[in-house]
Amino acid sequence: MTARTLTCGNKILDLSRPVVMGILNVTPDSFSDGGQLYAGESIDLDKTLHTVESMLRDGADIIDIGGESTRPGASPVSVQQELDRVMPVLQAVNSRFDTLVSVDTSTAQVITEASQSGAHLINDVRALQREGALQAAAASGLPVCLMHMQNQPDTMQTNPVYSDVVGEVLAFLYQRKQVCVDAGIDSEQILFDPGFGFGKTLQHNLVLNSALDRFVDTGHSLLLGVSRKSMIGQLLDSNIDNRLIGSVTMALLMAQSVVRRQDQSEINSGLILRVHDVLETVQALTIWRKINEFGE
Ligand code: 8Y7
Repeated sequence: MTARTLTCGNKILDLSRPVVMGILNVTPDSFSDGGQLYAGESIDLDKTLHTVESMLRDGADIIDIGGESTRPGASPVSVQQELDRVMPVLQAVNSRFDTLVSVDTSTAQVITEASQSGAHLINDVRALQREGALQAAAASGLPVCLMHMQNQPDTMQTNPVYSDVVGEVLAFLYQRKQVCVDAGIDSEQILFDPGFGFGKTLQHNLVLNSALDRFVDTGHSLLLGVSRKSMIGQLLDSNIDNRLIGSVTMALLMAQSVVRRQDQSEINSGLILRVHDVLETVQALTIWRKINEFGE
């Protein structure tokens, strides 16, 4: 079996077991951690680097830097604002730490400039549908995560409707994949993400979760994010400050379903878990792995 790897610019990402992507929001208004890295109007770079350092110490494999909040009702950012938020942080992280950096963006200029400044992966909740984004991503040569979202962030949770949520999400991802491949992106460098919480009710999210096998069967590596999302809050009837255990539990259970299916079908793809709580997620994955190793 060939190794499960992604070619991320000057680095290789080993996906032979699930890896953890730590969320670094450099926005003033993200839903669970907005503004934490801000000193007044501007980003506190020192504090940001300390946050990254602790995520890496806790076992994060990738740091996902985002400069646009996709929270419903968040104010739109200009291209310049997004560049001003993301680029200094990307450059500082890359010069200080030996890690992989993913950029959470839909903006062509951000994709281009970030890839020139050593970004390793493009994570686009709009699946490269914004003008110029596809070409910018193709030119970067970096892996891309295509995520499904119904409607746009400001309206997506109003009344999401599907007749077949799994089929529609998969059809969208395959269609965007084809567009990417036609633009010159290597199919093996494309990750799929069902986009939990993006234009989905709790019911939709649960249906998608129970159909993870079908996402594994696409052969694409998956990126999954449920960390602190409202689905966790709904399942637990808990507010944003009390979703840690729920988020970690769901991440672990998703990882187990994905890996079980990959092993069963000898599918050579990987899994990235996008999380706020790196230490706790890594601990959960470690316990699982060590218990399994003991049983072998
Ligand atoms: C996701 C994401 C967010 C996700 C991918 C949040 C940027 C909202 N969620 N990217 N981004 N997948 N690929 O709750 O689920 O963190 S932002």
